[in-house]
Amino acid sequence: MEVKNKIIMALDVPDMERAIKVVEAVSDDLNTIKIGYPLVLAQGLESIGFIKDKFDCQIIADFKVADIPETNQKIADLTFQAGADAIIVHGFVGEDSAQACLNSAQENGKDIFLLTEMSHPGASRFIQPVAEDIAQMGVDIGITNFVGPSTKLHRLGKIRNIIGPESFLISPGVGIQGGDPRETLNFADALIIGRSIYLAKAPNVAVQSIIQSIEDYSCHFIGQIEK
Ligand code: NUP
Repeated sequence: MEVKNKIIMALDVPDMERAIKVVEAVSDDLNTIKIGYPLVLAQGLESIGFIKDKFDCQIIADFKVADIPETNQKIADLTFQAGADAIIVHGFVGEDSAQACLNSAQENGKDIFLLTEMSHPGASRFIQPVAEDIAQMGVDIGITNFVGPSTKLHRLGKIRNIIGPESFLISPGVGIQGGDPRETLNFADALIIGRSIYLAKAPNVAVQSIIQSIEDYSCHFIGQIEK
């Protein structure tokens, strides 16, 4: 997955007319859209294929899949058949559940992203203490795409240490949640950004100013951070 300008837009816009306007505004500057429950629950699963075809972009379905393996497999199959290029899967449910999504991705020629740790404050209680184990489990079963928080850079660095420099790490929490785009790119390959773009009066200007702030920045993955 080649993410243009290191930005993935989170399209958490339930209204389809508005969603189309936002994507129209930014589609010259980015090529990867993350679609999650807000749009799909309002507009149906077919909104994935619709946005993908209309804008010729890559779609990451943020369904944070977290069920038993058999159900996970069905969720992933349906999501890929709807046109998603990749799906975000929770790791805390265990190896067999993640493996089921990985199997589905391989059968469908698609990708999965393993969610290791989350960006919101409440995540520190339950998921943070096991996040490094989750990342290691992903590495052990051959997952190469991961999601980690831009709001906790030290944690993001630890996850990068475990997954290694070759894995692809995308990071939400930039902007309104407090994460800094440049600092995040010390560890992550691409940024997931939602509200700072789609709530802006001019989403294209918002994207371009983020791109400007990171385009001269080549400090991707500064390497080992202290354990
Ligand atoms: O840990 C996570 N944090 C997070 O914000 C995992 C996620 N998938 N997300 C998603 O990233 C969240 O659901 C939203 O779609 C996006 C961040 O959006 P925003 O805070 O930039 O508006």
